[in-house]
Amino acid sequence: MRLARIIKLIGGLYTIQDLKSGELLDAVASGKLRFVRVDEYSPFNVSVSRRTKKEPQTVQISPKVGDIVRYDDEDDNNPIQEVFERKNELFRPDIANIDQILLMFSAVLPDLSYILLDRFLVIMEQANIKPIIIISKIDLINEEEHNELERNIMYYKKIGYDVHLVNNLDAETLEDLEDVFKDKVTAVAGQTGVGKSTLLNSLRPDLELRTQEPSKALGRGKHTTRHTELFLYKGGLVADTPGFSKLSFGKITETELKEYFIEFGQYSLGCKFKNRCYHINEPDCNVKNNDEILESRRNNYQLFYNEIKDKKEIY
Ligand SMILES: Nc1nc2c(ncn2[C@@H]2O[C@H](COP(=O)(O)OP(=O)(O)OP(=O)(O)O)[C@@H](O)[C@H]2O)c(=O)[nH]1
Ligand SMILES: [Mg+2]
Repeated sequence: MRLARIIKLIGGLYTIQDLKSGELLDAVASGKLRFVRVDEYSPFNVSVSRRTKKEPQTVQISPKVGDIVRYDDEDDNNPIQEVFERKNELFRPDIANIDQILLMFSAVLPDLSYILLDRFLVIMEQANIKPIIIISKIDLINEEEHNELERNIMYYKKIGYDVHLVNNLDAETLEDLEDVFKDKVTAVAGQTGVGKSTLLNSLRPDLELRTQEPSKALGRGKHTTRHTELFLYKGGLVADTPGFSKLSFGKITETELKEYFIEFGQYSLGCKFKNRCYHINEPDCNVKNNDEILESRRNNYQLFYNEIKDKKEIY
């Protein structure tokens, strides 16, 4: 029995890296793994509905990229027999046990969406994974657009996020980023076409990852990267992941949402109902109309609050 980390999964076939020897091996999921009874507190009890989450249940554990596993090296198929508890887990991208995530958005092609950015930040705050914001394709915008971008991005920096503006095709603009990866397990995530694979190719040219052909790069092309895979980089690991077009909130409740807009807390001291203010219909709210908070953040908060609340009422 030996321990390994899953670094790739394609069509039910796993590639694992033995933790001791560093050797890469093909592996399969053992039949024994398939059904496990988990209690309320198990990280594998991740049923999307909040009601069922409370009950112990029998679930199918599918090992995923990033999992630390025990496998049987005496069997030629290297069957994975146990998946160790995950320190964190995401579904989009489908990965476990990361230290941080690079959230990539392009300035254009596709246009930067602040709704998607705030949505992504909420999901990472809830999963307790450190987000690092990357804005790519800044070589494709003019000075005026650049100034507007800087103004908005300054706000995200001010509230405590790490933000980098890059041209993925120009290694010089990536120099500041290199230290970010040192000794960490990092996933690169974002909409399709923003340049995730291009960034990794610039950092590690030997990877030769497939990227979207420039002639098709109209901003809404189809997915080029089809699976999540971890690569060695700067003493750590970095994952290229498939892009997506939609993201849902999973288990987040509307009452906890305000905690994931990390700057709201300090302002709520000025609300009539202090920490019990949800910044929706309460009188004397110091968040809802506060000019110090970026307007799009305040609007997105309301939008998400209603989205989550409406969804709950269906159950
Ligand atoms: N000008 C410019 N083009 C870029 C930049 N980053 C990526 N591109 C181009 O954008 C297109 C999409 O890049 P990809 O790396 O394939 O995008 P991706 O995020 O990996 O997309 P999926 O794998 O589909 O999720 C390619 O044609 C890249 O050459 C950038 O910073 N500047
Ligand atoms: Mg890609």
